[in-house]
Amino acid sequence: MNGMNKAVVGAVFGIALIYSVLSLMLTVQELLDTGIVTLMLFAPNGDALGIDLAEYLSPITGLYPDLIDTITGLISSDPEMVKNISLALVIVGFVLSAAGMATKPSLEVAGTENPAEYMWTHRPKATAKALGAPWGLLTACYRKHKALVILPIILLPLYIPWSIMMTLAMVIPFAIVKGVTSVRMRSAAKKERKDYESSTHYAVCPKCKRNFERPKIRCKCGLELDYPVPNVYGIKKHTCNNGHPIPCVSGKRSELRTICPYCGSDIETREAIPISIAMVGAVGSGKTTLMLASVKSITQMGRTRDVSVEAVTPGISKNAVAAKDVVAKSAPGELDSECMFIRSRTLQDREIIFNDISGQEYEAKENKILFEEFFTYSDGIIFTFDPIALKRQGRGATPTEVFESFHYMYTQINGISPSKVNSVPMAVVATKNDVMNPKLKDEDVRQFLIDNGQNGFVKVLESLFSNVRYFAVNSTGDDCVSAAKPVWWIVGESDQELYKAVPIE
Ligand SMILES: Nc1nc2c(ncn2[C@@H]2O[C@H](COP(=O)(O)OP(=O)(O)OP(=O)(O)O)[C@@H](O)[C@H]2O)c(=O)[nH]1
Ligand SMILES: [Mg+2]
Ligand SMILES: [Zn+2]
Ligand SMILES: [Zn+2]
Repeated sequence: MNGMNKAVVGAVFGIALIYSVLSLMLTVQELLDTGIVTLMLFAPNGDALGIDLAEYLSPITGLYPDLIDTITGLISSDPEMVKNISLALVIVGFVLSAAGMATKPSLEVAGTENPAEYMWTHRPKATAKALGAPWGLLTACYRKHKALVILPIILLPLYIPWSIMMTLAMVIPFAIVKGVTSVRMRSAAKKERKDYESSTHYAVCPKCKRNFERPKIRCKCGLELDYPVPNVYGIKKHTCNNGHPIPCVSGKRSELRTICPYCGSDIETREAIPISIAMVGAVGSGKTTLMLASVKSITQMGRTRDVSVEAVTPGISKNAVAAKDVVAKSAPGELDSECMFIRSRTLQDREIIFNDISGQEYEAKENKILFEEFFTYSDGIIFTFDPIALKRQGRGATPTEVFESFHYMYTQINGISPSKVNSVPMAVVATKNDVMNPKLKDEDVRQFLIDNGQNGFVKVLESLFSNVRYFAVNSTGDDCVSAAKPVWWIVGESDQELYKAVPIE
């Protein structure tokens, strides 16, 4: 049980116990003075410290002294002896009630679906379990063995009045603690949700590429827990079932080990806002090189503004970027997404995700893999073509063919009609501008396509995508900032703050 729970349980049980102990002391006093069992309730009034319950509730409370009398009568008739036995029975009854509070059902807080400790006041059936604590021996014995419950039932008459008293004494403190906790929890949860919605929204898994609102997290002991937000498991921190603290305050949560709730892969989300970019284009049209060149340029330009870029997947690591001019053909089939984080002192963390697959996947073939995950959550699409190959009418799929293939997958996956106009930013990029002669300017690219037999492509593309922009870039060599332009344009379309933070010109 975590510290916060201990404090709360201590307070609630403590108040009930102190009150009952005071009543017990009065009862014992009365017994020692008069030799008669009289159930006293601590309630200072005038000169007296307590009231004799029998005066108020005699039919019920009268049973208790009667019972004790009967038992002692069976054992002895010596008045002194009777007194001692009565005393022992009263104390035993009290102890049986108090012992109930220490049983498992009264204290258990372990979570089952989410292996984190509940807040004691907010575990399932919290009120019943708390107020039932002085009766805990019944549940504890029943859980051990059904037949065993007979024992606390037989003893029930001895502790009934004490258990009632403790339960009643607990009502107010429990209600207060629960009420206060609920209010704090709700306002913390509301604030957290608002922050999260205004910043992160969701996270993306680079392995299975699904998106989800929150990742799961893995405690150092291996337990997989729900993402910690202020809820019934805690307000400022959660505690795993093995007792390890897990912060749920936004700054501290970025240290947590996050995992994908679908495929269980270790992923990094850092509560960063993700921007997903899909790379589309024929084999050899320069998708992978463009991606790497843009990472290089964004990193370089970021440095001038105190914005740091950290690539976390191997495909866009420092080494991969350094070797960008000799990149290998991307392997066909599913590939992991590439992720990088962008951070600065003034900016909430951002994450840029590239979905780059082999151009072979855009070639016409039967039983196409749809690459569901690659195209479901795109904030933008970069459509590359090699202008030299197009001019020479060399081998490889033309933009028309690639687009047809891509658009088929895209509409199939997103369940949209093939004629629906899409507002996702679409950057059409002529690559390898360094070897073009004459060089293309951004504004020439559209006409270049038309002049090279792609009139149909331009028409169809512009009728299906409402936000199209053309770029001419070169991705090789040291000066490859043009490769970052289409990426940064897409960024700007969904995130002006980040767009302005790094000058890509
Ligand atoms: N000169 C020059 N070469 C480039 C440029 N961009 C890409 N290339 C070269 O073109 C070839 C193909 O580039 P990739 O980036 O692998 O193309 P891709 O679209 O990823 O190809 P697949 O992964 O096979 O689909 C490589 O040899 C690159 O070095 C560029 O801007 N200028
Ligand atoms: Mg590639
Ligand atoms: Zn996953
Ligand atoms: Zn743990």
